[in-house]
Amino acid sequence: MLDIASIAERLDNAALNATATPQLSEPLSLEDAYAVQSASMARRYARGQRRVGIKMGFTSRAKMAQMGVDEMIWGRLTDGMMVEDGDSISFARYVHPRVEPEIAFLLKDALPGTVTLMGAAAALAGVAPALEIIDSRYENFKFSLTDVVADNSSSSSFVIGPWNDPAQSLANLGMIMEIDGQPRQIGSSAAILGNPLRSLVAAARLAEAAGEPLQAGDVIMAGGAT
Ligand code: 0L1
Ligand code: MG
Repeated sequence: MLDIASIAERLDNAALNATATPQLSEPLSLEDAYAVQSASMARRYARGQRRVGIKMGFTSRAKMAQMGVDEMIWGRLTDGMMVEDGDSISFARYVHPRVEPEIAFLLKDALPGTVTLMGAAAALAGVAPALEIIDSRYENFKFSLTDVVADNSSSSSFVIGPWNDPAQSLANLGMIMEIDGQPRQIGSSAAILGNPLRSLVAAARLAEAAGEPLQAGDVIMAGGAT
């Protein structure tokens, strides 16, 4: 029988100790993988961390096609994963981190599972440039779809830039990620499903289906834009 708790403990320990773990050998369904994610995050909550929102992954058609899936994946964000804008981080905290330029949404209202693009836009308190630090806990950053879902969709840390008024068109915002002043990645918010609000609509649907509907004050990382 599948031991969800022990797989969750293995992944939680790998994240806690920043030590890579082999890919899962157990045959997980997608539902099992989300159960492992939930159990693994419950261990963080038991250590005092608080859920502050969710992250969306595989939000571009190209990435979905690459992974052979037709659905986005998601993971939970906690206050312990938040890094203040301008702060420093230690590589010792991560296994093999990578960074993705993203867009973050802040909700002023709860979002039910079925919501239109207009409804999602009306629930926003702010929109901000953001960075997601993904850090697969699997050796060599190699995983299957169910492996990565079990591993909180590789989410590790996130940084939110200044909040902006969401009453603007978000469908084609230019995005440049610089390292030491040098542009390294250039893209558009249109890479996120043509409009990052679509990712928010999907986040509302998936969060409600998991029994954890989006709440006022939640942060949603909309997915990679480059
Ligand atoms: O878009 C994402 O945040 C993808 C996360 C999972 C896949 C990966 O680790 O590359
Ligand atoms: Mg991401």
